[in-house]
Amino acid sequence: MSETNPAATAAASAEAAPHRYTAALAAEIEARWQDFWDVDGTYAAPNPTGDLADDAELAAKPKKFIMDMFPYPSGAGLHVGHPLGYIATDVYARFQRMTGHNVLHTLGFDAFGLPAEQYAVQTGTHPRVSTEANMENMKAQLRRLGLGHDKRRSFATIDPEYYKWTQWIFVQIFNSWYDDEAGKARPISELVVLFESGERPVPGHTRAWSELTAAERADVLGEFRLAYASDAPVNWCPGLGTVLANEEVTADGRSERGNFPVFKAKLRQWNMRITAYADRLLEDLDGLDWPEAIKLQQRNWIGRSEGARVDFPVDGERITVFTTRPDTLFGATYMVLAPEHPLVEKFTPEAWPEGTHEAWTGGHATPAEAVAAYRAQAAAKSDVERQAEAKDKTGVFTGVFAVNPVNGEQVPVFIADYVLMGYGTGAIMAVPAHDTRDFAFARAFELPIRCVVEPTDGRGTDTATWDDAFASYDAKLVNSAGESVTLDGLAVPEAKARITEWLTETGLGEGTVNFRLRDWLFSRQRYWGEPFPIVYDEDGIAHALPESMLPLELPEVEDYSPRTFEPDDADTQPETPLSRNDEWVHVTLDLGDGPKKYRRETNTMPNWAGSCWYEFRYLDPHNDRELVDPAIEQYWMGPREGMPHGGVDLYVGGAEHAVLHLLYARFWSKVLFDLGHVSSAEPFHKLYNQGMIQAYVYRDSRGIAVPAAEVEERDGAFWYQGEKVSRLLGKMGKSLKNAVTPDEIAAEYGADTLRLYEMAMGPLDVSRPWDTRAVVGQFRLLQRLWRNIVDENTGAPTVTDAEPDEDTLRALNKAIDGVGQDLEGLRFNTAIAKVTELNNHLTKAYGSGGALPRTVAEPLVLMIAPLAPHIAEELWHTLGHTDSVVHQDFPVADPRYLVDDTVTCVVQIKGKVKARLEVPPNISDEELEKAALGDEKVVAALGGAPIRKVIVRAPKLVNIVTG
Ligand code: ANZ
Repeated sequence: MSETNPAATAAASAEAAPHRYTAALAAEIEARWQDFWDVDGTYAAPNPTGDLADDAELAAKPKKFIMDMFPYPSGAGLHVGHPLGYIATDVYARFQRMTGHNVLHTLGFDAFGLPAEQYAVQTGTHPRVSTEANMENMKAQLRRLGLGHDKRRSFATIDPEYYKWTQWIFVQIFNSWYDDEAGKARPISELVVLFESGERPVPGHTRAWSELTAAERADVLGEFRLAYASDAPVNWCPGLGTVLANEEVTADGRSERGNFPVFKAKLRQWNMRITAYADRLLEDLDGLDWPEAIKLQQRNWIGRSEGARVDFPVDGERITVFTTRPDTLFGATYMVLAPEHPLVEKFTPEAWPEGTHEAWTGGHATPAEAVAAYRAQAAAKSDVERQAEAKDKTGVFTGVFAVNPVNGEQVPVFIADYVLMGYGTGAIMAVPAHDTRDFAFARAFELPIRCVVEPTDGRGTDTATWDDAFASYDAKLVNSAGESVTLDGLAVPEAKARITEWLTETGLGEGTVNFRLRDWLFSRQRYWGEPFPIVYDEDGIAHALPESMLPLELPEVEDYSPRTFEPDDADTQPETPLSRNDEWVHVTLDLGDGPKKYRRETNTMPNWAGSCWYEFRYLDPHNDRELVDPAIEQYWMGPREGMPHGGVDLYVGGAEHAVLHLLYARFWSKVLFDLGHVSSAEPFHKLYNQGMIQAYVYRDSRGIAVPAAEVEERDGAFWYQGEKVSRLLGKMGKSLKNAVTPDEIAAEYGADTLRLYEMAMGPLDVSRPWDTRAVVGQFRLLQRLWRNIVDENTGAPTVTDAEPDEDTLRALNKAIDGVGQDLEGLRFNTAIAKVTELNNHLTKAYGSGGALPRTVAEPLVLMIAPLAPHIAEELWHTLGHTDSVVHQDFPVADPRYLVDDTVTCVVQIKGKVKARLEVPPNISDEELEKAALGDEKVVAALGGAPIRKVIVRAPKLVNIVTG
């Protein structure tokens, strides 16, 4: 430690002043109050049943449910960046408690999933053992920060009492279907009733429901269930040994975790029919108080496009395309199918048609060969690679022609990888004149390019001279006259409407809405997740386990490692760790029709499952009858004024969860809402994204990061072991050797200082660089605060019963007002600045030895309490109180002292100054005139003379004309 270290200096002088606020004293105070709060249950939030039902005063309080995105118990523990959001919500929650709210604030652990499992695999310990050890470690780190959590409500997603309900919700989703007419999910049993009665035809069958086999019925219902298994192309990541959701694959087509290549493979997997909710997920965003950027990301991810489906006849089949530009139908000069499109197999002819352009064949002798070769080539690419705008367009002709329904023209059908199977219908009509990708393709393959929307940029309609497509919407149609429909002269929107009408009338197509959102791939081939509450009978039909068999516990096994493969070996197949446990997999169960043999599902749920509904469980964590008591859920999360869909009052976390967790949790809430289990259709009413704490990374001449703590700054440069090093702002973490732990800072200065520093660094939503050397500034603030109230020799309070002076009253009330508003608005940095300013004022006004009036000292302590709760609790008790500072009322400013400094107004009578008034600068003319005429000196000077005129120039001048 250097000599200038204030904590060290403080420790040295502690003997002289035994009650000085040193790191040692802070540590003692903090530990003592943390113990007290735990034993006392200071942060226990009563539920509306029980305590609250018997307590009218409490029942009258408004509620606030304040939540953090809960952490993964990572093996690395916390660095100072992690608790930024937790401290912020804690400050806010404390402020809400002090302003009359019943506050629910707690924190659990999101403990299933890949990170925990990978750590376990690396260290060779069972995931449960390492996860539990990590949680203990993080709990101790968090406890040291003095977070006011209701610990009775905390849980981890790996607790069987918790995941029992995760599994139960899965069963509800499995047992539901989306009724488009009703616009909501309903129990699948109600659909069965509709099929049985014949009220609803059974899709894909001409026989009655009662005549279908069990397997046929299961297949039909599988098309409706909101959780269903299907063989679809999925994202297979051999390097992780599991399949992944679209949301977990980066824009480069790699796994978000681990950065391994991801391939498309056809595998039987569980899915969630989130697409059924696409419209509602979009619409309900409007009622949420979320950052616009996050709403926009969700909107783009859901990706609603209005357009049309158009059928192109071909060889007795038809190709259905999705287009957002049906108005350009006359300009469709060829078609493209995704290489995986099922029709491709159906119609590759034996030979190339007469006169096939050489460039179209890819050099192959037959269409079948060309198609097979091209398909193999496309399969090895990611969707992103395939869609890249800049890349050369590749493809081959299938050897068949389709008919453009609007003009009867024969158009060649290609397969090309720029068309994706997973979007729209996996087939397009290509309009090269007005779509950039089609334009590039048409040029490469020498296909006709016909202008049907007249360019407005002066380039003319001769496409031979064009360099690119003309893609603007703001123009009129040309070359679009047909026998039964003409679009010429119409603007794009009108043309769209007209052609859509025509397609509908002729039965050749219809207007449709297409979404970018896909169903959510919900199974993983890993051990460390919730087992699916699903078993298969001897016919392979899936059955949900009844509630009495939940939780289905994850078996304790020796070998939990995932089977991983060479990361770039696309031809591999996943193997689930649970499938290696025969006794667990093969069971005899009685599901209501006598004991039978079943095989368990051996996939596990993705790590997102546990965080899809945890907000509800905080409300009623020990309920073993239902996931949450409806009255309790209604109280904490139900809809109310300004919160049309209900939800958590404030949810704080990182912006990186925009389309993953936040979308999934919204979807589960909506299903639970539809099925009547909860009253809130949205989980999180207000969302706030905190910034990141960044840190300097120092690198030597070889570019290797050196320990940041050992770098010295000299003459504007940075030095490590005598060598000059470079400095750049980056992430904080072990690998960059710049991690600072909250434990270190708390040990050196105390947790209150750490809290203040993190909150003072800048606006909460902005990223900020960590600077250990600056932490001491907040420590000094607390030392001055302490010295202003406590005698450092005796430990006794120095307060007096004197009345504060006018200046102090003004400073105090301004601080109260400003700090209160800042805390409410999550502007913690400016709140701290205001407390600092007041404290400095007091040091100046009353000397460094304190002797503050009690009426000033107490509100000062109350004001700092949300930010620095330990020192505030200690000072509150030092001031003679016996109850906790936590539940005191936040001080209320006296409006009389809120006016800014006064200005002097001169009052003249017939041009001569007769009086001076101190008035607020924003006083109105009327008020000022009244004040002037009422002033003693003015009344005396007037001596009853009649007033002819009063000229008022607020706030500085009043001129009275008499006579
Ligand atoms: C004809 C057309 C003419 C198109 C034109 C665009 C411009 P968004 O807006 O993203 O929904 N498309 C459709 N399905 C596709 C697929 N599976 N893979 C690649 N492209 C596909 O995009 C819809 C447009 O993207 C559709 O409208 C279609 O091209 C193309 F002047 O049809 B369009």
